[in-house]
Amino acid sequence: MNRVPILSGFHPDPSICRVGPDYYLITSSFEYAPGVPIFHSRDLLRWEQIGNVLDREDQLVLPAGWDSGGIFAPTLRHHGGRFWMITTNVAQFRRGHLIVSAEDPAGPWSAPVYTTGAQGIDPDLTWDEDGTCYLTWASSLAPHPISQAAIDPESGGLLSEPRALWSGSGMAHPEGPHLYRRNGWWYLLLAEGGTERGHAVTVARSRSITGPFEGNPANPILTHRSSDHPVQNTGHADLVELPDGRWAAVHLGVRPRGATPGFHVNGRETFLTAVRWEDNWPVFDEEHFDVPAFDSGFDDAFTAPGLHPRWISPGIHPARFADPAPGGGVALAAATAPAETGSAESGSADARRLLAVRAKDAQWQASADVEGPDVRLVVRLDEAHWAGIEVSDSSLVARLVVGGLDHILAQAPLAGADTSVLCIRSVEPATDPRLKAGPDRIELGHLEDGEFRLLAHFDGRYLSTEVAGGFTGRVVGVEARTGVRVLRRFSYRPLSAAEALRSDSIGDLTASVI
Ligand code: 6LW
Repeated sequence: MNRVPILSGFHPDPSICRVGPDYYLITSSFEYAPGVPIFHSRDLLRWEQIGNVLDREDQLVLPAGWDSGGIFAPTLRHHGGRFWMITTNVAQFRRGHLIVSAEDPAGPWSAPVYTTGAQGIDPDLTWDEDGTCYLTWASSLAPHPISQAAIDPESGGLLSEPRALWSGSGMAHPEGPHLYRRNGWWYLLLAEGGTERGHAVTVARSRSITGPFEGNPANPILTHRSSDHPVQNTGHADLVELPDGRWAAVHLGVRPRGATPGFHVNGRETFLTAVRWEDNWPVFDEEHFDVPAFDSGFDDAFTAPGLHPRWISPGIHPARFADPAPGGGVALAAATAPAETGSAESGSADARRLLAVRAKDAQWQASADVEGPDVRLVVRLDEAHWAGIEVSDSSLVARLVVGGLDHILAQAPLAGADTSVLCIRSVEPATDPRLKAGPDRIELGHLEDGEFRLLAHFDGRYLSTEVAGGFTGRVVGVEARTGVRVLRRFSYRPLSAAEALRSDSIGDLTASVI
């Protein structure tokens, strides 16, 4: 059943390729560095992150404070004994699409080259039978067709004039093109309908890679629009042929919860479906795979030589401010120009240095053993939508930033220990029907002898994409507010239904907070 993601948490625009028995998968990463997480699997169901494609500053330039800027939909392919990754860094939009290659998908990946004269997003690379490489992308030039040109992927130089390939089946935003060769046909797969509730996958085919392409009369071949399926916004797919000749697809989807219009908080996630072929058209079989739920919990004491590839930071590479700490843990340097309001308007360069991981579960708990003061555990949707629990002098402070509102939810004295265990929980939402259920409730507090002590809570809808907009999902992590602060240990784990009960029954603070 296609209800469980293969990659939960914000992992949109998946692209997949196979080399022998090994599958590799990448996703968009937007304003976070390192960029383009890359995963490996042998069975399409269980994926392990083996690195990040863009893990160096010479590969990934990010402006601070640009929510959902940076890395848009990438494509991963294997050709001529090398892996190729192409994407658009919208912070460098005019420079062209960015291409890197590697012999080992775990890295190192090359320095980037940039395409010239192919303005737009969602680039795809494919090679025809003669070995000519084609760049296909969603043009940003009116009338916005899917465009194509021959390209030298080593230099990024176009070898032919861009030409319109197809304009989609007629829905909004034809984008995310990928090309495949099968049984004497070339297939052009698109995302259409926009990446919200109308999202869909469509397909066209041609005898020639350069077209003309004819749309499938059965389009869209995947969509959950106007359905009550728990996974919505399904679209932006990439196909892969299995070693035995069967096919599968990865695509994005979201899991909205709560009252209408439904709030999704963990971003667009990656799902898996089978694909079969009828009359030489692909048919998505969403019931084929039974994807098991995986335990996304981990406990990091930062004892390994480098950071695990799961760690990301908005607008800045973690290597700029996170170093191994003497005696264990990681030393986090504060931003040089802290943003006091934290609102979008304050997005000054170097305003935030947050070492974070993606939240992956409907209900979860994250805790951080930190040496204070002036250190904060944060759950962040974007720079204008976040909440934190921080040690400030001798008190604990719970803070919520939503749009232009920057609100101290609660403050309490903290007994003098040097180390505090800050804790944020996502738990079941308020059930009072007058409050129109949110997706969850966020609780801010700390752990005392392992027991959660609640300081403040709020309705989780305020950290959802339906409120904040954008392309990403929640992350949770730690930042120093002044000087250098040590994060000794960080734990994240999903909560079972029994554990995710609200930790008090004083009603929801929503009304008094917002
Ligand atoms: C991406 C586009 C899309 O470039 O969303 O869902 C955009 N599809 O193809 C950002 O992820």
